[in-house]
Amino acid sequence: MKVRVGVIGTGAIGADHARRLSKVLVGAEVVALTDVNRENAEKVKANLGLNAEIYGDGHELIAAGDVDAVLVTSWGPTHEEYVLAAIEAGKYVFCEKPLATTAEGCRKIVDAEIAHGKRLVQVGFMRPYDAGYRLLKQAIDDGELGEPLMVHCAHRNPEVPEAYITPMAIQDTLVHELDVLRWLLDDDYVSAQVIFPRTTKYSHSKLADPQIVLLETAKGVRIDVEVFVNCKYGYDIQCSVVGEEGVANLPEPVSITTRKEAKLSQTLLTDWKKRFIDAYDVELQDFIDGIKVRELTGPTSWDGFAAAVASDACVKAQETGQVEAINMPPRPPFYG
Ligand code: NAI
Ligand code: NAD
Ligand code: ISE
Repeated sequence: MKVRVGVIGTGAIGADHARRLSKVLVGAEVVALTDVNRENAEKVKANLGLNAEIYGDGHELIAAGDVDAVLVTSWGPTHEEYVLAAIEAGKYVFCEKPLATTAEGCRKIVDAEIAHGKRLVQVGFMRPYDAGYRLLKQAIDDGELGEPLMVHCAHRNPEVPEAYITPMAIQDTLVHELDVLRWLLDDDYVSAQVIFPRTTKYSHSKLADPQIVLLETAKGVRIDVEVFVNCKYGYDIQCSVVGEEGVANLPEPVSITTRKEAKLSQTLLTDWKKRFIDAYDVELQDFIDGIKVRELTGPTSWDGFAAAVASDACVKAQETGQVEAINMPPRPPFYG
């Protein structure tokens, strides 16, 4: 039996996830769609040739009797409401990052899930499913580098629209590093500071770009992340772990090397959809497989909450210019 999935929010990533569920992965079918802009849902239905019902809103979709699981891929501020509604209905829910826009909102989801008594939520943090990050983790866990001491990262997008403002560098973009580095190092953050270098002329009036985020973990690892979302040249994700006995770098995406006109070159990606395309496939297949055996194993509501606690502190650090404490409460036994 296929898992019957309803998608709330059929924009860039909602459409892409609907495509992978219906054309690439096994064990799922998309039976329901909704979008505040109904045309978006109609377009996805037509483009993918889906036999899916289009609902008036997310709550109607969640309540539908033939929807077994829900994908929340609408705008960030709408996530909390739909995830809580799915838990209330006892349905499995895959929620794109952020789980909620504040730590308080994530905590409500954690509490609702614990009260329900069984894991229903997976958060769309796909980097722990990426083959390159998995190799890095293996090297750290096997002790190949000695103890990790420092991590240098860069998260660069070619450009962002005017609606993308200063705090979104943290909430929308850095949030991926906040999740994956915590997983990579098996550690929690204790403080954050944000430094603003000279702003690029390609930025907008409400966006300070680039930014450098400095994090410290409970084990004393120091992390610097450059977030630069109008870097122009490509979509570029860098991660370099410096240990006591060596350095390990995140592999570059596969690309041919060309020798032509006295130049040696490789093409860089420009679209986030392609950079982690395999990881998106694996994370969603894992969600579907987990539903079949009634046990989700991917990123949890607690991971969503942890990223939000750190994200809130980083936004505060943007505003104060100071080093801000990150106070992470102990993990409830429910999350292992
Ligand atoms: P988008 O703007 O392309 O799509 C969002 C869609 O949701 C739009 O079609 C919009 O009309 C719809 N929508 C908004 N509110 C809604 C509501 N209340 N009910 C139904 N539909 C609603 O945005 P995009 O880029 O697809 O991002 C969606 C989410 O996915 C965001 O949370 C974003 O952070 C996350 N995302 C995650 C990525 C990742 O790498 N994991 C990459 C890109 C986005
Ligand atoms: P988008 O704007 O392309 O799509 C959002 C869609 O949601 C739009 O079609 C919009 O009409 C719809 N929508 C908004 N509110 C809605 C609501 N209440 N009910 C139904 N539909 C609603 O945005 P996007 O780039 O697809 O991003 C969507 C989410 O995915 C965001 O949370 C974003 O952070 C996340 N995202 C994650 C990744 C990733 O790498 N994991 C990448 C991109 C986006
Ligand atoms: C977007 O929402 C994503 O999640 C992408 O992975 C990230 O690179 C980008 O900066 C975000 O806006």
